[in-house]
Amino acid sequence: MAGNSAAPRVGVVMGSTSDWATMERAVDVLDELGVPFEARVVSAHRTPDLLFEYAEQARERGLQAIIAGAGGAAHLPGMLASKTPVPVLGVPVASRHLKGQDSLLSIVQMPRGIPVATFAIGEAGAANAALFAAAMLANHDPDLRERLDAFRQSQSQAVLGQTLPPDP
Ligand code: RP5
Repeated sequence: MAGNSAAPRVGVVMGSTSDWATMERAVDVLDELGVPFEARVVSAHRTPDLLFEYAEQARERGLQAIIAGAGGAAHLPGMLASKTPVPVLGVPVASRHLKGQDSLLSIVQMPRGIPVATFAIGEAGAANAALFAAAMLANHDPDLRERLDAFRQSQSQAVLGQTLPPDP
């Protein structure tokens, strides 16, 4: 298990170590914003008992959001959501054969009553899930709200400072 705090507020879980290259983008954002998190592999299909245990303990352990990334038959976010009231943010990881469209549809098409907030396929989705989790936490955390505002401001400044190459 990785993380930046003994008392994580956000759980970042993924179905396999092969998802790490994508899910690392979520961790980068949480780190940058100073959000305490933990990161670990929890597989819906290969370690179903661990999935249940993780979900059942999430609220009492103080997690306020779970970012769950998986690829292919991506059941991890939905099954977590079915076992915990903690908001689950799903990240479809790009799969080798179907480029993550399978992951996206597996995550987004939840039945009514058990929501998973679903993000874009791949790294942008992972980063945005972390930003979204931070925004939720910032509703009750003025310091984090300031850091989030600063992040957005610096992002805007970076874009405003960009130039295109001169015409040939
Ligand atoms: C899913 O199967 C994982 O989330 C991963 O995206 C995919 C492939 O896993 P590996 O075979 O690379 O471990 O459960």
